[in-house]
Amino acid sequence: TQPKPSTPNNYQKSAKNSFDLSDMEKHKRLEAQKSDKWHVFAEGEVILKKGFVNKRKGLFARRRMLLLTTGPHLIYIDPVQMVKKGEIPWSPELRAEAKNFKIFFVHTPNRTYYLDDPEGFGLEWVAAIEKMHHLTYKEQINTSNS
Ligand code: 4IP
Repeated sequence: TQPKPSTPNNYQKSAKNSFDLSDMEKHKRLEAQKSDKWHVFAEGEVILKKGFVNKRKGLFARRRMLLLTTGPHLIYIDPVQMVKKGEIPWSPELRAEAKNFKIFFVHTPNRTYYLDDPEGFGLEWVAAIEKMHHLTYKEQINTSNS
């Protein structure tokens, strides 16, 4: 049966692992998101943060639209071809680190992603990714510590 987000208690229960969005809130936001040109890349998830970044690999950086969605997912899209290029894989080991206001890293077990937000919202990206990490894995971390 579907959890009913009608009482504060049920709201708490259904909010797990989704950036504290209740089912109702998620539904509402998905409806509103349908007019967003990046919605088609979100695979039915709510876009929590989006923005252009330069993703450096080797000598060159590629301009990509980066989406943080519920799930969680970090999806990057080629905005010229309008195709999804890849995803930064989530795991408990994932970690975001700011170098300065523009440059930030997303560390994963097999790769560190070098990202650069030319508009200077690097710290906001790191905070959003870290918040999502906490919401997604806090129970696992609490369990393993107890
Ligand atoms: C490419 O460099 C792009 O940076 C790719 O990014 C990247 O893939 C490739 O790395 C890298 O070789 P050029 O465009 O200069 O060839 P994107 O996929 O965003 O276009 P990812 O997705 O992995 O960063 P490899 O090692 O994955 O091929």
